[in-house]
Amino acid sequence: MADYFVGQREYFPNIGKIPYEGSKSDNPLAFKYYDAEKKIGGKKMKDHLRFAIAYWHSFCADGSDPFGAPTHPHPWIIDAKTPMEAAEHKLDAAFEFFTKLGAEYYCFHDRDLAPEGTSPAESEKNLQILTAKARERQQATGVKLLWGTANLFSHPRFMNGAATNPEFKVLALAANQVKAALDATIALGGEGYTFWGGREGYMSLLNTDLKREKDHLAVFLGTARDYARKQGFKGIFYIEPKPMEPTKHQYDYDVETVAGFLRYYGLDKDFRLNIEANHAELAGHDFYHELETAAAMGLFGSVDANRGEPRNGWDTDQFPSSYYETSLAMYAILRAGGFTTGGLNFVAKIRRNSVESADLFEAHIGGMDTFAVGLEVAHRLISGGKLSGFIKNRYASFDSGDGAKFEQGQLSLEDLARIGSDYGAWGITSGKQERLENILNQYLLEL
Ligand code: XUL
Repeated sequence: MADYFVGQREYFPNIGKIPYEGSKSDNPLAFKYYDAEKKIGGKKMKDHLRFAIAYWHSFCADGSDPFGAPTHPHPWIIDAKTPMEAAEHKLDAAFEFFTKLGAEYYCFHDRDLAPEGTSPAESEKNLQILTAKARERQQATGVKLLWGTANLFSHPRFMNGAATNPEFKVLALAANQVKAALDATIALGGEGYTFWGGREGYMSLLNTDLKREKDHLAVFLGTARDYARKQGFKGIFYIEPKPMEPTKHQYDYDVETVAGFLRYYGLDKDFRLNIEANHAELAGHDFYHELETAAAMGLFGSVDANRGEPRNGWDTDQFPSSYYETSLAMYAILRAGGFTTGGLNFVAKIRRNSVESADLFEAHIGGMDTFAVGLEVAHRLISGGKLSGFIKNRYASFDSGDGAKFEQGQLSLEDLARIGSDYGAWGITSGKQERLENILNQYLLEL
């Protein structure tokens, strides 16, 4: 990957290319476990993990929260004369960051890349101009677009939703934005396109026609898919589940809900799931559960890598730091076949009081190291075969005889009742949960 800062203004002047120095290093600006070129099971770490940087959290978020003013005065915005100039400076800062960190992918919303104009046509023009500039920088560095998306939740026009808005004109404005965002994604060779339905839900059922809104959402997604395919887009569409926030209830509640929705409306051929750790937690699940559920239905796609604060109950979008969680996540991901078009996108923001420019690097370094450890542990868990061997044995009674016939749908309820008509031999076998948890801990410590 070529560096980007050479020959233009450097936004992170005291920080060079982040090296891999190994677990004994004291250098906060070095990887301890993420060694991009190291092969795990015949594949490089970087190709397993496919790290992406979320443009919005890293280059747009300014540290403000509902209680306080910005704390991150971005240098790329301060000295710009127009919003378009600021957007180009931000692009330079972003590509400098991607290349110094060694992240090969990024993700954006339309409004992260280019400012909204005074009309839909001007907004689209702004996006086209910045898309061309992003393309030049992608070509110069080799950085790629993991997925693009449209911000259909920030502007007041979307306060009642976008595709599920009760006013058709707002839905059409959302479609106008999605069309332009799809064009930008395609022009940049994006490998996917994500729909996170931030306001596609309700605040009160007393004013909501739930069935009609879900029908509209499905039609909207289908038309977006058809348009993109017509333009030659071969990538995957992702739905990103989240149960609530900013709405009281979001229609894309969790993996199981989205899977049911996609299948009910016949969208499951083109759409997969983009699963976020913090959203899983808000839905009352753990990350591992959501990944495993998507994989079981053949709908696993991509990941928004972050973590929540379990006792908070809102979307804190913190950088991942738990080896336990990333080991289980990578275990599910590897067993699902790994990433194809998807990757690990850091939907995480540095804290409001993380005010040094090095903090953005240290946050990503920690997140990448945490997933690298998870990858190592997961790979060893799989090659050790102890967990999968246990599970295989646990279901062995379905591998042959009547159990296998049952799985193939060859037994009626009468047949089953006949087989179950005496209290004879049946196994009281231990689930061995504690032993399996101990094995997992052994693998975690062996790194
Ligand atoms: C919001 C969220 C978004 C999506 C993209 O909770 O995660 O950043 O990932 O719109």
